[in-house]
Amino acid sequence: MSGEVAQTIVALSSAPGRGGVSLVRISGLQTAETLRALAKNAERMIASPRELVFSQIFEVTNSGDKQPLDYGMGVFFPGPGSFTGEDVAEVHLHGSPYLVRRFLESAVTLGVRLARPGEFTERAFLNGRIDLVQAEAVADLVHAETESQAFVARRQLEGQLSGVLLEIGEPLRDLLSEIEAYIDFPDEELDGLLVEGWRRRTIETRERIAKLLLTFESGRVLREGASVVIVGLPNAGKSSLLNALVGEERAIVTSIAGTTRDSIEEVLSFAGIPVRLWDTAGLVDDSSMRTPDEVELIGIQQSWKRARQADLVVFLYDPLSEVPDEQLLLLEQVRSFARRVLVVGNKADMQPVAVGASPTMQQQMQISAKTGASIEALKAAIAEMIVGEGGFRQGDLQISNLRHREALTQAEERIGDFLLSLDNGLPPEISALELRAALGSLEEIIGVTETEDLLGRIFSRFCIGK
Ligand SMILES: Nc1nc2c(ncn2[C@@H]2O[C@H](COP(=O)(O)OP(=O)(O)OP(=O)(O)O)[C@@H](O)[C@H]2O)c(=O)[nH]1
Ligand SMILES: [Mg+2]
Repeated sequence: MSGEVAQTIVALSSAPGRGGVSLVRISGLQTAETLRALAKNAERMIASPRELVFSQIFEVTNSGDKQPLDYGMGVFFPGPGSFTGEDVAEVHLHGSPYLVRRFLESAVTLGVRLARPGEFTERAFLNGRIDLVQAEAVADLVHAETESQAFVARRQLEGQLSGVLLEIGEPLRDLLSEIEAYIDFPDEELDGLLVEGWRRRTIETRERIAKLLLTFESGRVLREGASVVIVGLPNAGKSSLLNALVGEERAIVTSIAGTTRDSIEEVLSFAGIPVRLWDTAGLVDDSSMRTPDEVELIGIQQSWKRARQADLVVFLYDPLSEVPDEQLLLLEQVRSFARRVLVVGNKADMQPVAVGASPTMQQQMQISAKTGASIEALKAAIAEMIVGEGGFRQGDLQISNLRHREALTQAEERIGDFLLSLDNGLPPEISALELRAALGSLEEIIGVTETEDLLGRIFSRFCIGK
C-alpha cells in the first residue's frame, strides 16, 4: 500500500452549505482513533458497528485542547466490510458550514488528510470492493437527473454490465490458454478443424461486442440528453410550442414575425428520456418577402447551426403560412442534413382552410401550441424518435460511457486482427498477441488492468466526499 493510500482521509459527504444535517466521512487506519478524539460516545459506536449513536462532538484546537462543538450522531463501519474496504466513520453534524469547517480542521490537526474528489470510491476500487465500471456508476448515479439515467446507472452499479463483460471475455481467455499450449509445443502441426473452432468461437464473441456497441447511441442519449431543435418559418408558433412543452411562459410569443432571436434552451424529460429542447429564430431563405435585420440574421445562422447538431429536428409546419412554397423548400433543406426530422403541423385549432395545405405536405402529426391539443402525444412521439428503431427499452443492458465504447471498439478491432492472423496462417504466438490485446481491452473496462492515468481521469469526475 502506498503512503498516500495508507493515510486516513476526511471530507464533507453531504452537499455543502446550510441544511438540516451535514455528513462528514472518515476512512482509513486512523478512523477509530479520530472518532475517539472527536466524539464523546466513540467507544459505543466502535463496539456496535453500523449503528447510529447519539454523541457530543468535540473540536480540537491547534494547541491540542478539546472543546465542545456540537451534538450529533456517529456510526462506525469496520473494514474490510465497509464501502471503502477500510475502517469508515460517518458523523452527522447540524447542517452548518461553520461546524463542518471546525470538524474538518480538527481532524486535520489530528493528522487526517482532506480527501480528493472521488477518493472514497477510488479506495473502494483499489481495495477490490467494486470494479471500475461500478465506480463510474456511482458518479453517474450522483449526476442522474432523470429516471432513465438513474436506471442505467443503478444497473451498472449492481454489476450487470461488469458481469456481461466478464462473460464476453471468458471464451477469449479459454482460447488464449489453448493457443498458448501450442506455443509451448512448437513442433505440433495446427489442425485445420481446431483452427476452425477457434475462428467460430471468436466470431461469436465479436458479435456480442458489436451488439453491445450498438446500444451506445441510445445509452449516450440517456446520459447526456438528446438535443431536440424546433425550427420553422417565423410565426409558425415555435416559441408557443416550447412554452407548451415546458408548461410555462418561457419564451416571448408575439404575432410579429422574427420575435425570437437568440436560441433558447430548456432541459426536460419526455418518457424518462432527458431532452435539451431548443427554440430558434424562424428560418427565412433568400426569396423571403421580408428582410430580417442584422440581429435576426445572426439568430437565423444560429438556428441552422443548432439544427445541424440536433439529434432530432422538429419542423413546425404552419398551415396558415402565406409562403407555403418557401416553407416546403425549407423543409427539404432541413431534411437534406438532419439525422431525424419530425414534421408537426401547428395551429390545428384554426381548422386550416386550404391555405398552405398542399397535398405535398408531409405532416406526421397535428397539434395546437396555443390550446395544448396533442402536446402529450407529441412528447411521446419525440421520445420514440430519439431512442429510435429497436433502440432503448427499459430493461436492456446499455453501454453509455465513451471510455467503455472506445475499449470495446479496440477489442473488436483486435479480434478482427486475430481472425486475419488465422486466415493468413501466421504462427500461433502472433495470433495469441492479438487475442491477448483484445482481452486486455475488455479487462481495462472493468479495471482488471488499469493505469494511474486512467484512474485519474475517472475519479476526477467525482465530487469531494464521494
Ligand atoms: N391559433 C393559433 N395560433 C398560434 C398557435 N401557435 C402559435 N400561434 C400564434 O402565432 C403567433 C406566433 O407565435 P410564436 O410562438 O411567437 O411563433 P414563432 O415561431 O416563435 O415566431 P418567431 O419567433 O418570430 O420565429 C402568435 O400570435 C401566437 O399566438 C396555435 O396553435 N394556434
Ligand atoms: Mg419565437
